[in-house]
Amino acid sequence: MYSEVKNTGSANESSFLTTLLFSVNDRVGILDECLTAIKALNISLTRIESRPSRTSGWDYDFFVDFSADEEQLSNAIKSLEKITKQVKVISTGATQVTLAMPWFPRRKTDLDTFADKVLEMGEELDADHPGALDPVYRARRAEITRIAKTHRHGQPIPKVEYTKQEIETWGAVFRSLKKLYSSHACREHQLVFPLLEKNCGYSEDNIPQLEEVSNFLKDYTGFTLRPVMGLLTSRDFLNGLAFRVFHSTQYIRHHSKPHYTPEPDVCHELLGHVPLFCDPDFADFSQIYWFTVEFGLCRQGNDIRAYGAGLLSSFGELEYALTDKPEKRPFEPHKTSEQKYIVTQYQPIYFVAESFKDAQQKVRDFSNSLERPFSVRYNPYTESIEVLDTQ
Ligand code: NLE
Ligand code: FE
Repeated sequence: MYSEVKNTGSANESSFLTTLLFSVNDRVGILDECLTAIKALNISLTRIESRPSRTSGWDYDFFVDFSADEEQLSNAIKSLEKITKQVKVISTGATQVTLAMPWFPRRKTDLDTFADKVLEMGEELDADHPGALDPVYRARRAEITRIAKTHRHGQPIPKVEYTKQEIETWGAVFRSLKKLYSSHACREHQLVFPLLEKNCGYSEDNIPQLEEVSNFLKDYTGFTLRPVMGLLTSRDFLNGLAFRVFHSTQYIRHHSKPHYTPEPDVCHELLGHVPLFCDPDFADFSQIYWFTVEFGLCRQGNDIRAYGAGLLSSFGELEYALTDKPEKRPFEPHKTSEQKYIVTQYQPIYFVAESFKDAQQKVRDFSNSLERPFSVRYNPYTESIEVLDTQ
């Protein structure tokens, strides 16, 4: 498989990146003839891919990418037309300069580069964080985040030996939330919670280990967890989700404020996110992240219930969210995606989905309406993302 588009061979200032499709009747040596014709024009290919023709029986379609100037391109089309059934320009016109599309990971190992690119409150706690002025807490966080810093794809996630105080904080959060879940959490969360208790060591006197939970999730919906030092940029975080990799913190909130913390911690990941990633419909949609995955509400029968992890891990905000105090609006991706939000307090506005299926369809329609100059495809065999042609 190919990877980055390179500046190669005959490419020069007047070169354009072009993707051609040509279809051939299958016979011995036909591909070789096509490639020879291209080679004769001093064109260097950066990708070649084949697929059985969608339109007729034993034919094959080939996709090729290369950089060429106008003359080379028109000669290539002429030469190929002589020996193939059809030639189609899928895209052309991107110069080497505009080729600089924003980087995104193509394979799972690329996620290794995110390890120490965290936003505020990674190692350095923000001033208004409840643990900011506690040197013991800060040192402990640094010790735990070292695991994330050195973790590489494919390695097991090292176990953290949590202290007595940490387990007590977890216990306080766990107990209070468990009481609220039956009346406040959506049914998908309630359904899977006992399974996590049974299989992954969820209990009030044990903080489950990411490795164990990750293996469980992998069997369930193909999601895996990967340790992270703190908040990633939305871009990196969502890029991880494209591989069904969920970045999870391993440290715990400050013991002085168990009911709410402004940032993710192990309670948030394990009690808020993990149960929902067990639901296949939910696992399939994770865009428009803030007002769904983090703070989403959904209608269930005559009730409104919480499915956002930021609610399911905060016993303060979970209670508040279902009262009349905050505003509730219907989930509409076009509007929801433009809504500004604050990250350090209870949310003033929540968006209510009709169901996961409905929200999933709305998000799908919304992403189809976004323009992207190329299409991508996930290759499950190599666990990598392939860039295809222009849409
Ligand atoms: N406020 C949440 C909690 O206390 O668990 C964490 C939110 C992280 C986005
Ligand atoms: Fe979160």
